[in-house]
Amino acid sequence: MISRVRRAGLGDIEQKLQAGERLSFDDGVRLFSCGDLQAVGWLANRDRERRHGARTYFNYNLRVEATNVCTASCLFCSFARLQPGDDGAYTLSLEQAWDKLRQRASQPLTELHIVNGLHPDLPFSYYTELLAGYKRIRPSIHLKCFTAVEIAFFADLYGMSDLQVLEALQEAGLDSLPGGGAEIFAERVRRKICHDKCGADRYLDIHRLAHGLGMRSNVTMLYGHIETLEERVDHMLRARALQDETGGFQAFIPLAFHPDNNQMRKLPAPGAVDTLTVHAVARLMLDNIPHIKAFWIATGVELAQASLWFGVDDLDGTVQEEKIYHMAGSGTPEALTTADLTALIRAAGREPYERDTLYNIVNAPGASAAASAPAAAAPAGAAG
Ligand code: V47
Repeated sequence: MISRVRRAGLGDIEQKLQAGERLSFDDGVRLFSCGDLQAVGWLANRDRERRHGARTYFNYNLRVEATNVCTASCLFCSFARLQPGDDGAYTLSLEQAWDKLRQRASQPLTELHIVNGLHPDLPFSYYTELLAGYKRIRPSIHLKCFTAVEIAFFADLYGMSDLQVLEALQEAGLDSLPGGGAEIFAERVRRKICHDKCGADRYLDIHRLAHGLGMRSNVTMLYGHIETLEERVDHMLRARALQDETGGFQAFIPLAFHPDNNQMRKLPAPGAVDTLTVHAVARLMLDNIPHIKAFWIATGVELAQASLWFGVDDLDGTVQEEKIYHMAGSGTPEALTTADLTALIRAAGREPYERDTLYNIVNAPGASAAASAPAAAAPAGAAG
């Protein structure tokens, strides 16, 4: 494989990686444009196996989207309804939202992931009570809730600082932030596809503040629409720079654009090669972010499996209810069981590890001796 990597023009990048040197902006652009998926994938897989061996993480989680009423008009969004009375608009009462957890009393869920529209009329107490109620129902549940975009919206709507919002939500039970809302950090793209929500600097600053409060978070990248390869690399490097400061990001999550039922529906969805390349390049560029996650609802289940050989070590979780992608054309199921996730990871030749949100192992269903620890993994290069 090394000779193929050299033929692809990536020999110097391979050497940098071998020497533990950080890749540059130009390296990132070259990885994206080299045209040899196998070569890029092999490099990413080598890195992935050095970090995690064959381990592949997933969690037992539940997604709740409490409202789709949203004042923002992102062109890629199929989920939002602009006004409370619009066709298809909904806002769960607190009891309805809590019922989603109560109804699953017998499930050993470890995480609730909540993402909402930017609702203009709800009081701040809706969100604090939502969190506090979930903690009352199940004190051990990890609450990964509200994107940085939602935090910025709350601050502006309720006349608070971003820090005050985070502190109040943390007091009510917030444990970490999900990575949504990042889209593409480049101003050129944001102006076109999501001009009326918080900008990249504020998104990153809110994650910085959350990390400062001891919370962990994720960072996403919406790819496969109008962004250039350079803008993808720029996005990754901005996430990497913040991670150098705080160390608070756990996972980078590329999100494949889904074109159904939104204002960018004329664009094609990104293909398999692009999806595998994005995940692989992310693994190589983000030397300081421990996990690269393929969100199986966004990639599709089969491609998520394949991505486990292209830098990915995490598949998110059981999810159970999902609207953002299904309204935008995702053909996956809305839920997978832990048995499904275990089986599909094994079928891909990897070892499943159920984790909690903070990557503590909850259950290692059948880790083999060879795969149980990164140090015992196949030596670098074995995948080639
Ligand atoms: O911010 C919206 C994206 C995100 C579309 O942190 C779309 O663990 C594709 O952030 N096509 C929400 N993407 C989901 C998200 C997420 C998912 C899984 C795990 C985590 C985590 C976070 O979904 C939004 C936006 O970037 N999105 N519409 C669409 N049509």
